[in-house]
Amino acid sequence: MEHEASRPVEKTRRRRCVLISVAVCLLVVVVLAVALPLAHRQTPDKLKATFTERCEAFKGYDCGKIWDAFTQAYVGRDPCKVPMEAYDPLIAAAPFKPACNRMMFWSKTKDVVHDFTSKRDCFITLEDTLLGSVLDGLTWCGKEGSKETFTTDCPGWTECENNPVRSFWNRASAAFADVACGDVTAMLNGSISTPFSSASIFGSIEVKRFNATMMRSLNVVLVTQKNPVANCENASLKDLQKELDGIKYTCKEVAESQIQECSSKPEKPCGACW
Ligand code: N1C
Repeated sequence: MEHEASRPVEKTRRRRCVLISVAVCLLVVVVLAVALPLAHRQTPDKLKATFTERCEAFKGYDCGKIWDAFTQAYVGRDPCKVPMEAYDPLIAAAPFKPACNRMMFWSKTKDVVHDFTSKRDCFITLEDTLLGSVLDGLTWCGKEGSKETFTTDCPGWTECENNPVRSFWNRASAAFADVACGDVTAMLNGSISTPFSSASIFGSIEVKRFNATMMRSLNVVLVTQKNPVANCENASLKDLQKELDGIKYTCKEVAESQIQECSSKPEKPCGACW
């Protein structure tokens, strides 16, 4: 009898328990959904902190001075009217040093290139230099009549060409290509129909700045996957070759898996990766 009476109480207790658990779960989901994107979003203060922290990893530079040269390019300006020349003082504050025979350019292969360069000390990309590294993956802009830096609602490529981020990459890429020397490597994407596009930064800026008196060769590594779309005979690569007067050209199709394998074997000499 006593047993029978305790049952509804137990049932209510169990139901309450389930309800509380569900509520706690929901709360956790909501908190995570709000907090995670916020944690990743750069605020203006965080932009400066990220910039400074990354800059300080390079010894012998005045990072405060470099930050000031950076901000003068876009602060107080219409974010659709920042030409690449606005970054000239920034480039002058942290000039690129030539790294003959070790310079690596790329187009539409960012992930595979950086997976490789982060694990192997064979090549130098723009992101391995001070200026490339401090701004990689970041967004910034200013506003007319304001002294502030903004990190959200900045115009992208679709809104206007002369935006602060695009103009920075154009200017930095030009300066990096200006010092290209010796045998130079470029990783292009064999999974798209035009691995060399004249609309890309590589095609429109870097290749045009290569200097035959400093550069011996451009060696294309065409990264292929299981079903390659393009090979070294691709028409766009013929266009690339035409732009290189006086600079020797080679092209090699290399499976992405082979590059990944080489990334994971630091004992393998760099020259043996492809
Ligand atoms: O337009 P892309 O490639 O051909 O530019 C790549 C080319 C490389 O050789 C680099 O030296 O230009 C340089 N470069 C960067 O290092 C870089 N880091 C991050 C150009 N762009 C860079 N980014 C961002 O990627 C930037 O926002 C720019 O608009 C894209 C270009 O990538 P892509 O089209 O694959």
